[in-house]
Amino acid sequence: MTDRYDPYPTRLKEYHPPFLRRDPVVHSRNQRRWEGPLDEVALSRYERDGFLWFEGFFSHDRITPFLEELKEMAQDEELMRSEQVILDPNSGAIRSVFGMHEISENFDKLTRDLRILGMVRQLLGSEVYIHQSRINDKFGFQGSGFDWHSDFETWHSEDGMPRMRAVSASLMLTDNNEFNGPLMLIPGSHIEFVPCVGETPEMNWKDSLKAQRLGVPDRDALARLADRGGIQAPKGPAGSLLLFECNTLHASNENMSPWPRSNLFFVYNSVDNALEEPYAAPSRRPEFLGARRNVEPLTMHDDFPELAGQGVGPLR
Ligand code: 6CS
Ligand code: FE
Repeated sequence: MTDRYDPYPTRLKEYHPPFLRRDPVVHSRNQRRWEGPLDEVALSRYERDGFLWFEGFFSHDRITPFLEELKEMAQDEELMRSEQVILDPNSGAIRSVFGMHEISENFDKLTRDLRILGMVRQLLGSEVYIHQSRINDKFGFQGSGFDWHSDFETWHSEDGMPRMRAVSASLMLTDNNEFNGPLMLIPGSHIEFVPCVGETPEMNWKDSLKAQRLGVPDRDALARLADRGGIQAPKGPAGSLLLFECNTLHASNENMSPWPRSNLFFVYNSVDNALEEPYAAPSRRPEFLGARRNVEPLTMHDDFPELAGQGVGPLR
């Protein structure tokens, strides 16, 4: 596919300077159809920073069943042997389990929570589907970190995601504090696309999910964007929720504390931004990394329909 227009060239043979993104951040501006629960303050904060943080979004008792289910999954030898389970390159413990929303009904319902789905449709200005879901585990004293990157840079080059019209939701299943490797983000970094040098080899994901070497922005760009926007590491109790734009630069340190850090990630893509062929990779990645079949628009799920309209929205 040499003649296709590529709005975000990356994985290049030689350096190309960063440039302003070619897509809006909030895609529903002036479209009443996609009004949602976010007010103008939240929308402008998302446009400015590239993420929104909701401390204590879910109550603790809403999170516990997920952790119970994860313990059961870890006993599932067949699942643990599958290629959608990535082991930590240093300790051999579980680092990521992909395709969570297809493994578990509980996780699937969470991706359709009416408050989250309402916000995401508002941000993307369309119906949405799950591009990718995963649990990232960092056990105490050993969980490895993740180098600085833009998720969109990978999803564009290796999964063929055409435009910046996706949002990641990250639900903290354990407390995230300054010691157990919380996600770090560079506010405002989503505004620029940082092309990366280095061509994508065949089956790159076999290595990149253990330690990302390609698609890592150059240090000058990282330093300039961090000097301009700083670095933030949202911290809070299990049940807190982070929404971050697909091009917001993020990373996390290894977990040197005795406390685990488990976060669930589910990525919403606009139904108008469906995957094409990879823009900078020799072949497609597996379905559990970039959905091409299970892409029906998500329908809302309400855990407490009996309370609908009674204005007594329970602690969820
Ligand atoms: O390659 C991917 O899709 C994954 N890699 C990282 C480091 N973040 C996004 C995603 O889980
Ligand atoms: Fe990432």
